Amino acid sequence: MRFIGTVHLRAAPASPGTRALPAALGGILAAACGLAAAELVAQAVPSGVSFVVAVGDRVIALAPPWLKDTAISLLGTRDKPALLTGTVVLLLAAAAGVGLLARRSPRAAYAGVGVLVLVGLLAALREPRAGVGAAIATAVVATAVGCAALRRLVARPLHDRPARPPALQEGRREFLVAAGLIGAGTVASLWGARLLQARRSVSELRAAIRLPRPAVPAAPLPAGARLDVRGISPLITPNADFYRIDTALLVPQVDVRDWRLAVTGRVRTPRSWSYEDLLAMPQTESDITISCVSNEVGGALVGSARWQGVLLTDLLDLAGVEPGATQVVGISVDDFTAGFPTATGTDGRAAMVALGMNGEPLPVAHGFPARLVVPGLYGYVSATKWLREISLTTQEEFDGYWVPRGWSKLGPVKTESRIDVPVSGSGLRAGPIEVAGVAWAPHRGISAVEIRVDDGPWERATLSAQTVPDLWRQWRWTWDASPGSHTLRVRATDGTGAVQTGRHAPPAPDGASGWHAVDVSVNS
Ligand SMILES: Nc1nc2c(c(=O)[nH]1)N[C@H]1C(S)=C(S)[C@@H](COP(=O)(O)O)O[C@H]1N2
Ligand SMILES: [Mo]
Repeated sequence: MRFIGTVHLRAAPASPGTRALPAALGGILAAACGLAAAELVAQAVPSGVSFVVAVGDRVIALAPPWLKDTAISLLGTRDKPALLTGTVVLLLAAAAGVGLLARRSPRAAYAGVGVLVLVGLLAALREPRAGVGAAIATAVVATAVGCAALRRLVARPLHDRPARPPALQEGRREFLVAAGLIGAGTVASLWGARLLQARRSVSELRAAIRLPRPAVPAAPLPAGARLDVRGISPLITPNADFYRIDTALLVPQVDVRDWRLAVTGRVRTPRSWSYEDLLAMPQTESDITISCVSNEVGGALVGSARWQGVLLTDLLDLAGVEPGATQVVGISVDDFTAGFPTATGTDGRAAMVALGMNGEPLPVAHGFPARLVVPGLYGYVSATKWLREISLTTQEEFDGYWVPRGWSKLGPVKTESRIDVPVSGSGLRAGPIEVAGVAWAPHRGISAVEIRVDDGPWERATLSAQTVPDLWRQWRWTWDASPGSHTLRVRATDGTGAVQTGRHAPPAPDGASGWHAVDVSVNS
């Protein structure tokens, strides 16, 4: 049969209803429309949450640790957009099936819509900030809109006469018109949801905040604290370039006007402070390198900032830590938790509730309005962003978010060094070449960095001047490169004299180890 066009469709009303492609497309469009309506409702009502984001959050919460690792190593910090896209693609694939089903069994197809919405509803109800009423309202609208669009496009009427047949059976033009209208409604709803979501953002509130001058400013940088080499990591990482790692699919938007930070648990007097209260307390400023336990050797999940905030010990002293409270647990507004030994947080290091990062209020993605920063510990055991509570407990009583997922209970940062230039795969000219990078062993400090070419001797690099041991140091070494293929390796020695191990270990369970190596080819 090679008939094409509306004439044929009208002439043979039995066959068009069976065509698979438009039916599948109709199913997809109906789902997109239902989804868009759900997003609009979720953004419009107070305590509404996006079903797509909620499903993505469930995937993150239930994903085995190896999957999280793979996602981070494959996608880096683009893992979140990828997850959201994946969720939507899966939904639309299911919707195509629903569209096909609708031609024969509209009842089953409507049930299919119901199942998809139910998945979203159940996920939404698990979101800490979701309202039950809002989630149900979102589900009802999604179901109604999805089924209505399905009915108009592909589904046979449930009760035959005198109902109008679906557009798919009426003819090509009718189908295209209906699809166009539904598509336009989808786009308009998504647009509206976007606008409403932007209104919920706290960026404007944040922009209006002025941080007080720190009572204890950061140690002044000595001469030579910065090395001037093309391509080397800057001593202080600009906020815009700072790595971001967290389980939050949508960055929590915390309105400081009704936010408080509480200290609870094994303390004599549980206390809490508003944002204003914290700003009014003496502020400490300190340069600290933080890193992620998932960072591979040579990886980019590490950065250095000038943090400003209230010392953790100041807050703990006001609450009065009970003897035996061996663990400090940070809890975020989105229920992430990270715990570290009380002894580590109170041994005199600049562990703080940070309110500022590089002279600005914390960026929203980095934990606005407040986060913990503990020099020397990986982020997953210490650096709780969007902090709402600090709870004192014991080491045995509680495990933070990543611990039951297979990561080590304790997370001291391993001594690490990285070659920033030249990058692997570079083609270089024989002669003097600048080799440079950074090395960090937060809180122990760095005392030496050495470079080795192929199997040659370890050569001492020049270090940037030591500032504080919590901050990484830059290093440089001039290599008299000879033609051929070469491998450059780096290793650091920390402030205690311990040399960085060359033993390779993957990130799980307590951080990667090994020497960063870079392969280059040198032409004469
Ligand atoms: N609320 C919350 N805080 C969190 C996390 C998280 O998932 N949720 N991840 C932690 C991890 S694993 C790291 S490495 C640091 C990263 O901080 P950054 O994104 O500011 O670089 O945040 C920590 N704080
Ligand atoms: Mo991390």
